[in-house]
Amino acid sequence: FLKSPLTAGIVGCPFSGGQPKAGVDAGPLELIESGLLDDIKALGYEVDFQGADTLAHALVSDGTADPDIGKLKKPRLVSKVTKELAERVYAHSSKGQLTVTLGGDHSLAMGTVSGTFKQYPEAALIWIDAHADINTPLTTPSGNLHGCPVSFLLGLPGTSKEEIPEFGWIEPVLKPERLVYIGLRDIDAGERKILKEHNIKCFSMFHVDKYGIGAVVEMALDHVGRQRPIHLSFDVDALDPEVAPSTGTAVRGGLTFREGHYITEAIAETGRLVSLDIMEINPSLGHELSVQQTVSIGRSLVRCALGETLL
Ligand code: 6HN
Ligand code: MN
Ligand code: MN
Ligand code: MN
Repeated sequence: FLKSPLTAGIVGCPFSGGQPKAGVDAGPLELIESGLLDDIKALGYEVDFQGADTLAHALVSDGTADPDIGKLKKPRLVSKVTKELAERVYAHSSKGQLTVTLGGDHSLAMGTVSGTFKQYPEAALIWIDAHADINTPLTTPSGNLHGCPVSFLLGLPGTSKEEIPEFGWIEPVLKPERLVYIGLRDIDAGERKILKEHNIKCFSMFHVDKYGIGAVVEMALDHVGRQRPIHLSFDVDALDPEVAPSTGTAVRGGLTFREGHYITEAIAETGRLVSLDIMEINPSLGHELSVQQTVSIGRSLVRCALGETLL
């Protein structure tokens, strides 16, 4: 799917509006400053990068009021930013680039997945997370939109243009059978019901322990279909908090350092990765060492997804 010379289109999206904790907007710059672009060039890619604040003008409120819609917090801001992000991702994808989006909170996936699927309507979505992020405007207990992107992409009840015109630009591009989760361990009651009703394939930490990460990734790829382009959305809170502590909604009992990297390596091995998200690194949480450790893992996940360890 990708054109040569192989080019990585890097999108920096310093955004925190999908959740309440400040600092996650500093994730992209930290990743860039730690040397990520040189890493990517060293792997033989050309890099197309417009700046860590590519979306700067979209990222802040334009001053218009943004009252809650039902339970949803900052709905207009999240919609505006993710809409523009979708256009950015599509611009890279449509040039045959491998798009790498650096978050920012996970509400951004409304934009990244929309942009990728516009170019690759047959793509599969692999979602690595402690959480399912599939709450709807009707089920969300928190009102934080980083817990909701998947429901909008699937077009679940409560997300339609008629029900919430503010998000009317999002097309329900995703089919439940093209979605697979790995790493789940903190699911809300409403989410559990949705996952069951739509028969969505979930590999929780139980399955990782039971089968091992190698078998889990094989089953995940078999489930979505081996020939499809892949969008990999990686929330660093999928990793155990001892491995990636600087993130806003840490949950104990997560993926080990190797399990996390193995996922990105196995997806690199398919040769079908077209879009990668690295989300929810928050450099303002935890001590300096925790932050360094988390940023450094974000960086090595990108490298592995781009093929570093396939010799
Ligand atoms: N994330 N299920 C919780 C909620 O507020 O809806 C947590 C969501 C976390 C989202 O980590 O990207
Ligand atoms: Mn998430
Ligand atoms: Mn999460
Ligand atoms: Mn929860």
